[in-house]
Amino acid sequence: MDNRATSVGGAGALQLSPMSLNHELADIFRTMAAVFEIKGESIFKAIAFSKVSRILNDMTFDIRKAYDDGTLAQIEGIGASSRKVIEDYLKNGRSADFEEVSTSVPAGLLPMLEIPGLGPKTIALLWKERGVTNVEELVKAIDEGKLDGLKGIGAKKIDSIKQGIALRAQAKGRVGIVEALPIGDSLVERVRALKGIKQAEVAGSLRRRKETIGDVDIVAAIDGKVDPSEISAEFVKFPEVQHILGQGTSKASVLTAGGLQVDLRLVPEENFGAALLYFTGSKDHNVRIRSRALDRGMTLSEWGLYDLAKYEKAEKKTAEAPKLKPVASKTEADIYKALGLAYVEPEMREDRGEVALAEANKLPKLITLADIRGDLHTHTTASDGIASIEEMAAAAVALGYKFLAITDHSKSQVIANGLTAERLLKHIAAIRKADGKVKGIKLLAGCEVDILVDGRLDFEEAVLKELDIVVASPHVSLKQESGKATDRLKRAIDTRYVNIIGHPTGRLINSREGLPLDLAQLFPLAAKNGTAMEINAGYPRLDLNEINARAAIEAGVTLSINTDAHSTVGFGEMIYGINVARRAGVMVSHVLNCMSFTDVMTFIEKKR
Ligand code: DGT
Ligand code: CA
Ligand code: CA
Ligand code: ZN
Repeated sequence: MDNRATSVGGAGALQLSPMSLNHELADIFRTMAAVFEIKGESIFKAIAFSKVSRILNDMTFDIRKAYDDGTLAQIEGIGASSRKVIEDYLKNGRSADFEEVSTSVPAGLLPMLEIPGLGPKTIALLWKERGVTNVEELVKAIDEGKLDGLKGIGAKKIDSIKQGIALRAQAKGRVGIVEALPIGDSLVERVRALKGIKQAEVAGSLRRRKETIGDVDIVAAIDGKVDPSEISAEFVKFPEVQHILGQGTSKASVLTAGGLQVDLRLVPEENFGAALLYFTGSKDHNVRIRSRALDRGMTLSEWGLYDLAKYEKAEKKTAEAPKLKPVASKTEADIYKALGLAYVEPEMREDRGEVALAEANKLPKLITLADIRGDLHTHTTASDGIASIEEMAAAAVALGYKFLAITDHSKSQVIANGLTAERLLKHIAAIRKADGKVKGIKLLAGCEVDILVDGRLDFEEAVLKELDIVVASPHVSLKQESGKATDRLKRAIDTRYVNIIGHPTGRLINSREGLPLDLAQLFPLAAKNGTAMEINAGYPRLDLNEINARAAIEAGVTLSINTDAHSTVGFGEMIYGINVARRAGVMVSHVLNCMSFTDVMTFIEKKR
């Protein structure tokens, strides 16, 4: 499901975090599974390795610990041949088995796996039938019409491959927030710990919590007595740093192992707020408040807010604060205040009307992670999750949640082990039984029911009415034209037992556009009949996105922010949904799973 590179970097050269080892190994297993699938042999091994990959990705502990403790053999789902790969890799930093498998096909086929929409089966076909062994040859084959007439690859498929190649090229250079945020946070922690640093914060798009990040910006305030070039020198020695781009007295730029650029800016403490404001952006927000400063006879720069007339006369040198006392510069709050504005949260600094709201003191009180009282879209081992109902419930209790909906897949989702009606009814009973046992949380028996291509649901109403809550989601046929797609969702929204539309467009960041819905038609309908729209917090979904989520609340729609967790670790993604919501201006009152359990039930009952 995720689109991380399948290539494997220099054996554990850099430890981004203890868990990155698990992810490195997960990539190795995913690659091996894909190679077996491409070769069309050892399908059972392919299935086993892809399961191991998933287990490693979702594991809550460091695999090295299990290895050191000698408990590797006890991990369910990791068989002897997988164990050998893991042991080799941990001991020697490489796996001979992996090298043997990955070199058994042309090397250029593996990067083809990174192209959205291009799976092992198609790659096998392109290779065996048309001799395509790398991305460049694929592009050429398409351009020259060499794929025309290839069985199983129609014009539509070729189009989608072309789109995938374009998306991959476009995505290069911008990384998902899930990748950038942990790196940014850990670097800031290290910077704060350096001698001579007074404060440090992440800035730029990462502080604004955009869904993808071009580069990471960090702003740090230094003690006037220390030499900033010493701090730069310490910074470029951090273990995350792979390559130094530049290193000076006020700035250092580096690349991490994953190719992510990080810019550190060092400023005097006196100017910290102004620098943080400037480097947080967005550029458009900065332009807006700078022009406001000018309107009020002041000028705003990365050094501070100054009286314009005095500023023009003052002595100025590049890379130094101008020699005059600022109106405000120490904190962002001081600067906003001096401009006659309420403090604007970083997530809202996009020049989408927030400055006018700040002037009128009408900024929304944005939702926070602590406001979430439960998760209404989660999976268990009954379909494609890896934790039991009880394990998911215990993890939710630990988060302080008051309710949890278990919503496994419906029968159309064959690959995800979707439930037949008969299995669903048994699962409902199991959820009710578990609910009777666990304390402190209410479990809802739910289902994530597929919205079929014409808007009918995967189960009849007679089955749906047995459930406490229904999430209806589109999973297939995501390339419909707008009219059809909109009618499809309209029908689902109109269905009596549907309470939440899960990941409404089906988009995947950097890899799939999703349904071209006319949301201006759908939102008023959803608002009227009491159907919530999801912000799916899982990356790369984040669907609804910030723009659509904002349009939803403006139309009076109730949102639901859910993780779609397939493991207990998956609950941790809630914060990414909160980030989207905050960028959309969402408040507690807009969100179903910020309500009390009683109010959630009232919301559901009302539609029935
Ligand atoms: P990114 O890195 O592409 O995801 O987006 P940002 O917003 O982090 O952009 P970046 O890293 O180029 O610059 C960080 C902030 O610095 C940006 O949000 C605003 C400020 N900034 C950079 N260049 C300019 C500029 O030319 N004019 C203005 N007003 N602000 C700038
Ligand atoms: Ca940036
Ligand atoms: Ca930057
Ligand atoms: Zn789901």
